[in-house]
Amino acid sequence: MKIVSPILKFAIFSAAILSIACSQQDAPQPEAAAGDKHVATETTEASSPAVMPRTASPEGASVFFISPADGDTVASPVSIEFGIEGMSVVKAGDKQPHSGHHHLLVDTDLPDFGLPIPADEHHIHFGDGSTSTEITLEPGTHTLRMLLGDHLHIPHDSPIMSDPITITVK
Ligand SMILES: [Cu+2]
Repeated sequence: MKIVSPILKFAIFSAAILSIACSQQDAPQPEAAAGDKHVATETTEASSPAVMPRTASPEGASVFFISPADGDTVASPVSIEFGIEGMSVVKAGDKQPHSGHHHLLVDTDLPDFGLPIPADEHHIHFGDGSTSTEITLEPGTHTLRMLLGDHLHIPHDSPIMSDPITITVK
């Protein structure tokens, strides 16, 4: 009995440490969890909307406007061509590695990278995998930006996005 008691105390102490460690891991830590994308991707359904798992993007991947160019004056409807490097374009729902589909942000700031990209007149999805479009814009200046989304329309980690461009519509 004199031997069992200290061992038991140690066991209880260890269990307490473990449970503290576990509860810390369960806490939402989007920044810390970002490095462990493979594990995070498995828990898509159970995640709270505030911390959606993000798909990793390869280093050096980029999207960019082939046309129009920053500062261009164009007629509406505006023809837009999307360029991409280091990743492939697939349809929404297609979960291939290093892939995604284009989104065009029109006259709006960047959305929350932890959530699916909104779908409205300021956030246009190209879930069919298309790499060009024509959009109707009112005369005046407009700011356009591209943002790639994964199979669930969530920006990658790191996000793949273009610089914003400003165009003038006649
Ligand atoms: Cu989308």
